[in-house]
Amino acid sequence: MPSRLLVIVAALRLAASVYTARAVPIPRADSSRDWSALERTTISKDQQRNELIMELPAVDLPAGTMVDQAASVGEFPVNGSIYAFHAEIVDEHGRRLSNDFLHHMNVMDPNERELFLPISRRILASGSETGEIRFPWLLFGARVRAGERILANAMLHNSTMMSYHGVRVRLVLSYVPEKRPWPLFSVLPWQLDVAFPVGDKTFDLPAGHSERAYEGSPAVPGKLIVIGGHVHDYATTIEFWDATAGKMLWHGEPVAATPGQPASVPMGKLYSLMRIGVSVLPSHRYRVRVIYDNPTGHTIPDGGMGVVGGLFMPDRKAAWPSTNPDDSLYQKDLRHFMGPVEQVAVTVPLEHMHMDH
Ligand SMILES: [Cu+2]
Repeated sequence: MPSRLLVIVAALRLAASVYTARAVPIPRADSSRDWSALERTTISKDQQRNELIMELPAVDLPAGTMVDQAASVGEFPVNGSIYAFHAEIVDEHGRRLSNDFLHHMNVMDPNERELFLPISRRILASGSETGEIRFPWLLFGARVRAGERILANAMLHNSTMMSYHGVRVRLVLSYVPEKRPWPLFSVLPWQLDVAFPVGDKTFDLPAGHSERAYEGSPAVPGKLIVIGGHVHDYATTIEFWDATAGKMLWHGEPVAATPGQPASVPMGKLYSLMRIGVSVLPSHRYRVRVIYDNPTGHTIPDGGMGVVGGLFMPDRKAAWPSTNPDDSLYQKDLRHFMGPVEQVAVTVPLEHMHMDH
């Protein structure tokens, strides 16, 4: 190891002794809620390397349709810390399809609470434009526990003339097994959505200039380590503010990797050698704000979306509140996340949707 890297590691270890990982709640055993009627998401361990393969149930994807897949249930098979993931789409023969088929997918833990709201914690999300999310494994990881129950859902769209059968969304997760000295910091995923607190995260996008915002306070004090955003076409910017202090903490503008590709908002790293994270406090209000400029001259149904999310490190003494399954907001959010559970999936012709990504 080069000596400079050793110095960095030593410095970070010192910092780690200040922010011990103890503050991060270890996911509890599942409550008595019964998810047995749901389809299964499988999470299996790769035998060669420290990777988990999460596969959602297969759905048929007829030509020119959008498929809303109901929530499915799965559980992590190992203890560890996740530091990278990406989504893949495969057909019934296990062949890779383009990630353009993926509108979005979400994974949540119904037994843990979200940072800004008393709803289930979103732990992973990906869309066609997301690509791979990766953090320095030495520094940051999001802890998972063997037996930890998750719910996953997805929306797929097929704008081609071909129908596909047995299509699966797959997430490949890289992790560090437990009982290693790293990652030095145990962090938690978080989200703040302009369409919080509950319901569809897309909204009708009016013609011309428009904006939408939502404000909330974190349940516990801590530091935002990484922040990123997700927006749809015609978004000009997405911002994250300390509304109490009247200060913008981060903003991102969508850029296409190559012309014609869906634009994505670059991830912001809020850490450096000198500084770890941006502090957030329960006594302050924080605002996510998205600004659009829709030049089409008409409202685009479900055309807008704006969400920021990333990694959060709670303060050492912070006690994370538990979820309250009797809370009405928690229940509404859960019901919405579950989607069309009676039908497994709802298929809609694409011309009725205008959710270009
Ligand atoms: Cu979206």
